[in-house]
Amino acid sequence: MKPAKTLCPYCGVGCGLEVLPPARPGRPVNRDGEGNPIWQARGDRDHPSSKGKVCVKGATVGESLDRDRLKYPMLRESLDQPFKQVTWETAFSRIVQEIQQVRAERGPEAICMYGSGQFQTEDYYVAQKLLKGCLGTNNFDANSRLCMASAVAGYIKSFGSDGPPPCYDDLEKTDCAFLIGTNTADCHPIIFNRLRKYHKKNKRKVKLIVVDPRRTDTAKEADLHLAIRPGSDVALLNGIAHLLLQRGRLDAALIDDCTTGFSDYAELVQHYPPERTAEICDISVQELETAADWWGQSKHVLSLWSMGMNQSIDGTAKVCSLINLHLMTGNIGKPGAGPFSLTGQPNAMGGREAGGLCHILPGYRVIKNAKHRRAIEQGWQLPEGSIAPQPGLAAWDMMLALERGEVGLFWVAATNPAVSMPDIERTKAALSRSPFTICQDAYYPTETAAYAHLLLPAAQWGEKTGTMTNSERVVTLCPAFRQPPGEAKADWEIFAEVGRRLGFGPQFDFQDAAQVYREFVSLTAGQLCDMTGLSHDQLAKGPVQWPYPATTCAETAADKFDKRLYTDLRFATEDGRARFHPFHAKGLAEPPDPSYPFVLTTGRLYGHWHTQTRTGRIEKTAEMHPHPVLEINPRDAQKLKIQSEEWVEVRSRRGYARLPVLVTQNIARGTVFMPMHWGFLWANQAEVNALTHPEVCPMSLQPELKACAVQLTAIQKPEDADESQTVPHTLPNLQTVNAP
Ligand SMILES: Nc1nc2c(c(=O)[nH]1)N[C@H]1C(S)=C(S)[C@@H](COP(=O)(O)OP(=O)(O)OC[C@H]3O[C@@H](n4cnc5c(=O)[nH]c(N)nc54)[C@H](O)[C@@H]3O)O[C@H]1N2
Ligand SMILES: Nc1nc2c(c(=O)[nH]1)N[C@H]1C(S)=C(S)[C@@H](COP(=O)(O)OP(=O)(O)OC[C@H]3O[C@@H](n4cnc5c(=O)[nH]c(N)nc54)[C@H](O)[C@@H]3O)O[C@H]1N2
Ligand code: SF4
Ligand SMILES: [Mo]
Repeated sequence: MKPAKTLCPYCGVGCGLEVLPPARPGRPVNRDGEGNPIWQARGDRDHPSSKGKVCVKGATVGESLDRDRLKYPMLRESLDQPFKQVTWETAFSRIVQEIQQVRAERGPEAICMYGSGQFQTEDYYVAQKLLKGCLGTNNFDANSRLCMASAVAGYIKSFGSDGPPPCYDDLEKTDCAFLIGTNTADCHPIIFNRLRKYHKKNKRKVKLIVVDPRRTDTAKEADLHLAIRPGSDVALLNGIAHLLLQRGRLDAALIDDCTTGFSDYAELVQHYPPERTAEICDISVQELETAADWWGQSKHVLSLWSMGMNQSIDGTAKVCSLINLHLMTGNIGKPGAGPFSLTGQPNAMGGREAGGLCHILPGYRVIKNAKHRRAIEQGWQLPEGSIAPQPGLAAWDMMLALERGEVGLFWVAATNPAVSMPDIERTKAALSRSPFTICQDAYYPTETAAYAHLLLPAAQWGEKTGTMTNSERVVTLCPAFRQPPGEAKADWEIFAEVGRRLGFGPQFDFQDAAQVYREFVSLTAGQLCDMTGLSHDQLAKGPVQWPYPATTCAETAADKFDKRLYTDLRFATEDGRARFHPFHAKGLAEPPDPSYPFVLTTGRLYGHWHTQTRTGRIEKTAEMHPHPVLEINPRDAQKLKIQSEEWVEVRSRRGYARLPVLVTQNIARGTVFMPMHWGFLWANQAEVNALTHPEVCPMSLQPELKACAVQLTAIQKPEDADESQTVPHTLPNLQTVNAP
């Protein structure tokens, strides 16, 4: 049997996979891996973005497909009751009844949907049509708000549109890779392997700079590692600009012809002389000068970034400050150069294209623009004014609205906010206030299910057909290659059925996902992300990079995986010029002080994916990181008189966590690191977000999940400590009756 070609459902690198079905019991495994007892994934050599490479997560994903799946709709009237299995008919009529009642009694703003970068584009698109078009509320936001929102805001401010300009081939065309706030080695491993190989081969001519308070596996490969103080990125970037300006390393022609705002920026960076900058960032003047020299002397600077930049109250300011450097030195629109945000989730890019945040609309349009709203209303055959003119509630604002009792129906799909939101005790209290919560997930139990009234079983990756876009704008068709378990349905089908039952028959008259996609791409015509030339049929022949307008001819498509945006230096602003946006550094929302003397930073481990709904259930990845540990510098550990494997209690102003420590030089003094992967089902009292605060970047509304102030106390190992947890805990309010 031929393997199914698809995309890895984990990170935004978007590696191509080939998936082989399990054999009937007793059949031997052959050389191609056929006959394995489970679904087996391997790298797809034909995929242009990954050329056959995969990391441990992609390679083991098949093992998670049949473990602890949610198979039937389940309902309960209150959170202290057990769930009872119900039919889809009951589930749909209940949803429709709840929506109609909330709309009539409180208006559409009392309805919220919280979705995910793990949706396929078709799921995203149908959800936008339902909420923003038909129900008349822009209260659709996604976990991308916790992830890519600052990158989106920065691109729009600087270039006039979202969209990462470079492509992966630039990894092998750069002479200076500037990695800031990204642990690429663990979180985007296939991109990092490519860069590492190229860097090793070209040690003399290619520089690798890594900016991260931790000495991560990424930083260990760097020629220069700037272990800056958490939150000091804007100062660093302005300080580099100061030196570049002083040394005359400018692209004057590009600045004059293609940008505006340079003189204000040049004035601002005067406030960042080397001594001051080095002090703010806690690095040496020499390190700063080396970074500026390497950037200035390189002809092709490629910057890569992810959460160390985005998850900050300075998130958008950090992104704009980085783009300023690119504009000033002409590192944009050419091979080996450009600002490249590494997308977190497999289809956060598709989500942005489909309008999957509370301030945007399909085709990289924005809610606030009346022309944009009108274009989408026409596309959706809805009367003028159907789409509300103001953005809806962003992720954290939904929690605040729940807290205030302003939400009548909360619908969560493909995300696990009871683990991943900041200030988790406050989040849980807010979720408990929801009169009716729908949780649409592929697995059971999850932490968020504990706060739901209705559980809807979702067909996941491999069980529904749809598309996903990776970080370099390559769109891959992900076909269904197996049956969904039980009665699980594709997310978009669930949304469409609700739409039809609410009386929007013509709007949701979709026969299949290909038809949904056709309609979506038609709404990208003339936009930066024009993909009107794409269809499921065409994508069945192989992945395609956008822009891909219907007029694209076969010849131009030949080199289609080496395309950059803005090669003509005309940007997506009204006047075609990019903008310099000068920002001063604000620093951290909650800096350390004598009571809470450490900065806690948080993030990921190589083998786990987010809240472990898959990787916690796969032996290999679960065994790689059996329990959470807190990383701490040897000098801090000495002061606290603790050694590796001994326990600490970490306390912030909001809550606490208890876990063993790992004493390591890989983290600077005064900073500690805790992984994000353990919610309350997978460890006792070791939730990182019990500690984090919900302050957001005022422009992107992305929370500062990367830093809060904590205190540490050495404790005895608790009696109920989980040494190693490979099955989720059972909890009283996650019981079921009559579920098979
Ligand atoms: N293995 C694995 N890979 C993943 C994921 C996963 O769950 N597991 N998730 C995917 C998703 S959705 C995302 S968003 C990406 C995230 O990918 P990354 O952003 O690379 O991962 P993180 O570990 O969240 O954080 C990156 C780094 O930011 C640093 N940092 C903290 N504060 C600062 C600061 O103020 N300035 C700077 N410059 N750096 C700082 C941290 O020390 C950390 O090493 O990973 C994707 N890939
Ligand atoms: N402290 C701290 N907190 C963080 C972060 C951090 O760095 N530090 N990072 C933030 C970031 S960048 C992110 S992206 C978030 C991630 O946080 P979450 O989105 O909460 O994490 P996941 O575990 O990926 O949740 C995805 C859920 O969708 C389900 N699922 C998978 N496929 C499908 C499908 O096709 N349909 C449906 N309906 N369900 C499906 C999975 O079973 C899982 O329950 O966490 C954020 N929170
Ligand atoms: S690098 Fe990302 S996309 Fe590639 S196999 Fe690993 S998790 Fe999947
Ligand atoms: Mo993310």
